[in-house]
Amino acid sequence: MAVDRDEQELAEAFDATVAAEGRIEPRDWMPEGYRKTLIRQIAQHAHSEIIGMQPEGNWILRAPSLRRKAILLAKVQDEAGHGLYLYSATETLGVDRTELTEKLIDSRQKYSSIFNYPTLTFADIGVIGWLVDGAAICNQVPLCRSSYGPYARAMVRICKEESFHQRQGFELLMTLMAGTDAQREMVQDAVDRWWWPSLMMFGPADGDSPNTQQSMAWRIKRHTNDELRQRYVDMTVPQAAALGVTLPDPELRWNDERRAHDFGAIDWDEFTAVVKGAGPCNAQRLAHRRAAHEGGQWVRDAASAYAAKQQTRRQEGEVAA
Ligand code: FAQ
Repeated sequence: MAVDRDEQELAEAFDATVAAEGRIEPRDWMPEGYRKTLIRQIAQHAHSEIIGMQPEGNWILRAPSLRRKAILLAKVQDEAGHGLYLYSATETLGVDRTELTEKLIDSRQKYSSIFNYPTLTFADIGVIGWLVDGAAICNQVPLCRSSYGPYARAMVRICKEESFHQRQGFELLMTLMAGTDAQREMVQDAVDRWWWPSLMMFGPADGDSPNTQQSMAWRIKRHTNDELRQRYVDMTVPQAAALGVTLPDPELRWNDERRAHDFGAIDWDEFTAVVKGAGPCNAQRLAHRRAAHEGGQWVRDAASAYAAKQQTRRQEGEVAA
């Protein structure tokens, strides 16, 4: 009986903190569903950052100048850092990073659909910065106000870096658009291939999103998938005009009544297929991640052996003293 009352008081305190826009911290009591939802979302987010290194990493050796190579290398390294902050945030919820990595490489946890598309030309690198980082910013800036402290704080730094990434992508595309006809065609081709997948990054339509309602009530998510997708479209249309590219949607137009852009129907069959593993690069991405994990085993073994040796030495030192 006493336990039930305590639990109820804790639940009330949790609800009151969330309602007052306070932060839930790792040692605070939280409903089991809240913990599970956070682990699912943050792990998926961390996996996306790590798998997301592959499409761009593909171009590091082929970037056309030392300057472009240095920029791309720094960006891909930033994505690794984002993955690490996010895995650290999940560890505050009582899960182990190794376990999450195993779930990713066994396909028991998801990562963003967007990283299952190939990067065919160097223009794709600019378009990923502009559109994919652009969508990531739209989706992630509100997560800086997420109710879970470690996630919200990790997002502040991640968003600053993503904004920088988006600008570098736009700058790369402006350079290509000021080049030859062939370069402009390369940019348009990349925009044509990445536009629809970037809209899918926001997740299923609100009516088909099983997690949104509860995640909004817990203030993990601050907006619905469709709200953020609309915000992204409205933000991107003027940028496309400034760049001089066409977004590949004949139904895209300003709706004066809604004060927002209307846009065409998303191919949800494609989205479902990609999420289930049948996208153009799913098998390749996971095989690469698995090989990197297995190839890194000796580093983890060496680090553990070193830590064990240090501990033995410390203990021996304590005994001698
Ligand atoms: N791909 O009920 P909802 C980046 C899953 S990072 C694959 O709406 P929720 C940086 C969803 O997990 C990009 N799966 O789910 C970068 C759920 O699965 P489950 C990643 C998707 O969580 C840039 C099911 O469908 N960003 O780009 C996708 O409320 C450049 C039902 O969906 C984040 O992870 C998808 N697109 O809303 C790196 C941001 N969408 O487990 C390198 C944080 C949905 O129930 C280069 N996450 N699913 O079977 C979020 O904001 C949310 O988790 C959503 C999904 C909005 C992604």
